[in-house]
Amino acid sequence: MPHTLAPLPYPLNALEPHIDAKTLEIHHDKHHATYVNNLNKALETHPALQSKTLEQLLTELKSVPEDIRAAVRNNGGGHANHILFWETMSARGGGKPAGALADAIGKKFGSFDAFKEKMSATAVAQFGSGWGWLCIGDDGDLCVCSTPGHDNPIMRGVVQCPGKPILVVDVWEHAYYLKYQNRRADFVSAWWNVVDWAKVGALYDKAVKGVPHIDSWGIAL
Ligand code: MN3
Repeated sequence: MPHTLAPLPYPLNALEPHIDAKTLEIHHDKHHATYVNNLNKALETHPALQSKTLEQLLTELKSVPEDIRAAVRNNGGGHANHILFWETMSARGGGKPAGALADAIGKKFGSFDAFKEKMSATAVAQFGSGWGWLCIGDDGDLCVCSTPGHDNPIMRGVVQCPGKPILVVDVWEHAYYLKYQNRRADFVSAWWNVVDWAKVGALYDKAVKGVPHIDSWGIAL
C-alpha cells in the first residue's frame, strides 16, 4: 500500500473545546482513512503510479489515466487536504502570525483582521462540501480561495485558483456537524483558535524558497 494514514500529531482532545474529540476521532480515523484506502485501491489497477508521490499525482492529475482520474482527484485530494488541515492546527494555536508571513499578510490584505475576515467569508460561502485556502499564488503573492469537493490548489489545470497552499480549513459538514450542526460560520470562527501560526509561517518560508511542497507539510509521503 503506497499511501498510509499517519496518526494525528496531537491527542484527540487537544483541540477542545473548539474541535471536540469525537468529531476529530471520526474525521481522522474514519473519513480520512477511507480516502487513503480508496486512493490505494484505485492505484492497484495502475501499479506504475504506485511509486509516484501524492504531490506528483495531484500536480499531474491530467496525466493520470482517465479510468481512475476522478478517484485520484477525490481520494488523493482528500488525503492531501486532511494532512495539511491536521498539521496546521495545534493545542498552542490561535493568535497571529509573525515574521515574513505576517509582513506578507499585511501587504496583501491590509491587516491580519482583514485577512481573517476574507478567509472566513470565503470558506463559509463555499457551496456544499469543500475547503477554504490560504495559498501563495503564481505571482508570489498570498491569495485566499475555496475549492469544491477535495480539490487542492496544486491540481494544475483543474482548479480556478492554482497555488501553493499553506493553510486550509475543512468545511465539509463531517468536520463540524456533531458540535456545530448547520452553523458553519461558528465552526470557522472557532477554528482560528487552533491555527498553529508557527507551523503556517514555516510552510510559508519553505514555499517561497521553492521546497517541494506537500513534502514540507510535516510528514513523509
Ligand atoms: Mn474532512
